[in-house]
Amino acid sequence: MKKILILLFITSFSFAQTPKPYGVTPTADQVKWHNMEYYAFIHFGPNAFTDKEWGDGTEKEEIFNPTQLDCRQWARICKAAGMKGIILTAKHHDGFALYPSKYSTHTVRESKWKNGKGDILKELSAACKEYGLKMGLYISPWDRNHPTYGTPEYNQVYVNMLKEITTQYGDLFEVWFDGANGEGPNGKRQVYDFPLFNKTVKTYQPHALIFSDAGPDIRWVGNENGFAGETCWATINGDKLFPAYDKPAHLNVGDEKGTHWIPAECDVSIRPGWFYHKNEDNKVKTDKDLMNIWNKSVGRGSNLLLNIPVDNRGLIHENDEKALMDFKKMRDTYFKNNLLTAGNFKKDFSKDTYDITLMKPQTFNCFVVQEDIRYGQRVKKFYIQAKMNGEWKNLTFATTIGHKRIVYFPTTTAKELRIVFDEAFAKPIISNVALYNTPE
Ligand code: FUL
Repeated sequence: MKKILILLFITSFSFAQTPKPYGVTPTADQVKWHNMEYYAFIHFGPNAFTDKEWGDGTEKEEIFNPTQLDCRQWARICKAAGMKGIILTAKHHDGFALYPSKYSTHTVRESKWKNGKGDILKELSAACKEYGLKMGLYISPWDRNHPTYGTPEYNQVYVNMLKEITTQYGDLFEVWFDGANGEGPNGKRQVYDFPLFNKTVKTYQPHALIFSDAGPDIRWVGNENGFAGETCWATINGDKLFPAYDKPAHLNVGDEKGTHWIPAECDVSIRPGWFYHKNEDNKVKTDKDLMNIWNKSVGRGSNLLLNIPVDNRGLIHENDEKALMDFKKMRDTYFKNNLLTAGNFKKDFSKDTYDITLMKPQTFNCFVVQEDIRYGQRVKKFYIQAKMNGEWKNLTFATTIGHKRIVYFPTTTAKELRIVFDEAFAKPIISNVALYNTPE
C-alpha cells in the first residue's frame, strides 16, 4: 500500500518538485489528526449510577463507586476495535471531576472509589500508553455544582482545572469544549472566556487540537448522528463562528474556499444516550449501523468520535464490546482486498482524468480516494466511469474528497475505469486510490 502511495505521489508531481498549496492548509498536527480517523469518546461519571444524562450537580459523591473500574479494559477494547485514541469526560455538566482537582470539592477524592485515593485520568493515561493510544479530554465549561459558576471568578477556576488536566497526564491530542451553557447552582449562567481557555490549552499542550462548535482547530459536525455533509469542506469561514453557533447546517458542510482549516468531527454514541443506562443494553448500534456511520463520517473526509459509555462497574459493557468487534470485522471484510495493488493496474494520472487499467477484468462496487490535504482541499466534484462493451458508462457522481471519500455504486465488472475531476480549484493532488468489491 505504501508503495502505491509513493508512486501516485511521484506521478502527480513529475511536472514540478514542490507543488504550491492551494488556499488554506492544515497544520502538521491537523494532518496527524486527520490520519487518526477513528477514536473513542468515553462518557463516565455519577450519571452512570443515577441513570441520568445530565446530572444536576447535587449528586452525593459517595454514589460514585465503580467496583471493577479498569481503564486497561477500555484501552484493550478500543485498540482491538481499530481506534487510535480515547477522549474521556474529565468533568461533565454535573461538575464531578474524575481526578482529584484542587479547585473543586466534587471529585473522585470525595467519593468511595478507592477510598478517595483514585485518579481515573492517571489510570487512563497509563492504559493509553500501554496500548499505544492517544489520549484526549473533554472538560465541560458548564458546571452545575461549582459555587463560583455564573461569576467571573469561575472562568479562573475553569482555567485552573484546565491547567491541571493539561499538565498532569502527558500529551493530549485533543481537548473537547462542550458548547452547552446552562444555569449553575445559583441560577446564573456563565459568560465563558473562550480566548483565555484556548490560550491555556495552547500554553500547556501546544500540539493538542481544540474542538468546539467554533474550532479553532476542529469543528462540530452539526448533529449527533455521526453524519458529515455529503459535501464536506474541511475549510470554513472561521471568523463567522462562535461557541454555541446556531447554524448546524453550515457546520455540517463548511465553506468551499473557506478562510480557515477547521475540519468537522462526527461525535455519536454507540447507544441512544451518552452515559450508561441499563435499559439501553439492548439498544447498542449494530455493525451495520456503525458501517453506515463510517461511510458518512470517515467516508466524507471527517473523523469519527464514537462514544462508548462506561457502565456502573467501571467497564465497557459486553454488548458494546461485541458490537465494536463485529464492526471491526465488517470493516476488515469490506476494505481488505484492494484491487488496485501494485502491479495489478496501470495508470495515467497526468491529466485531470485519471485512467486506470486493470490487468484483467475485475468486479467492484466501492471506490476510495484521498487528496493530499497538505496542499489544500481542491476537488469540488468528480465522477467515475467504467468501460463496458467499448463504451464509457457513469458509475457514480460525488462532490468533495478531502482526507478521504468512500463511494459505492452498483456492482460492475470492467477492466478499464477512470475518475474525472470535473470541478477542482487547482490540479487535484491525489495521495491514494483503492477499489473494492464489498459484500453489499
Ligand atoms: C453535549 C452534552 O450536553 C452531552 O451530554 C454530551 O456530552 C455531548 C457529547 O455533548 O453538548
